[in-house]
Amino acid sequence: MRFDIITLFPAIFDGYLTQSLLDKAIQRELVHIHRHDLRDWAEDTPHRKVDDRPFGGGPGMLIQVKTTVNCAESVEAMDSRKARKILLTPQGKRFDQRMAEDLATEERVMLLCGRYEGFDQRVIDILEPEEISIGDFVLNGGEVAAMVIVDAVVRLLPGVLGDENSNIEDSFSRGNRLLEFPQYTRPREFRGHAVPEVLLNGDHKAIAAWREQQSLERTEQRRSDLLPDHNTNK
Ligand code: 6GU
Repeated sequence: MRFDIITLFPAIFDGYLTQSLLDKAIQRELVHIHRHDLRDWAEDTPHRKVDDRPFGGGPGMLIQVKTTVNCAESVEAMDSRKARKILLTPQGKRFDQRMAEDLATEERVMLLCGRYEGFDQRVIDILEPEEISIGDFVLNGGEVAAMVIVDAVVRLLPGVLGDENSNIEDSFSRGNRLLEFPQYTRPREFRGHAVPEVLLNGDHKAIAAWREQQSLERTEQRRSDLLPDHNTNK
């Protein structure tokens, strides 16, 4: 799978791409992640300006349409595969595990990271990207959101997680719509806090039942919106 990330701040991704699971997946060529500096497509002015003030007034600056469309089109042409285009914006559809699973089936995804007050609307009208948000809060730009998407998708690619870390039972995955149960490792007791007895006696049926109950209770208390009988009309 190939990601193309278009951003004014490619260095934001440096540490993230060279650590742990992402680094391993890249080394093993399970995923290819290409970053592109939008400023490289800027008009040939002294400061390679990429933004301008909004028509009609208002605070902040908008990223210009010509630079962005030129950039996206030349990045698209860097590989023969057609890219699924995603623009990161708080105005987008909320990202979730189902979308991550869907994106993990793609051969190529292009992520456009906004900054300032966003892009000129014609970027969206011309490129017709899917607009995606990672939640109801405002970030300084789409870069962190792009990392969230890459992170959630890459761990679903075949071969990225070992069997011992299988994602089948993750919260929110297709096989599981509940929050995870609590887990414990050694020591059996620390500062008066003991590991629940049921986990220590090797009764696998009892352990499974206890875990199921814990998952259900947590989900009811914290995220009742995830339960099947949740009223979605409100
Ligand atoms: Cl995708 N971008 C920005 N700037 N803020 C966000 C977001 C994206 N998702 C939630 N907040």
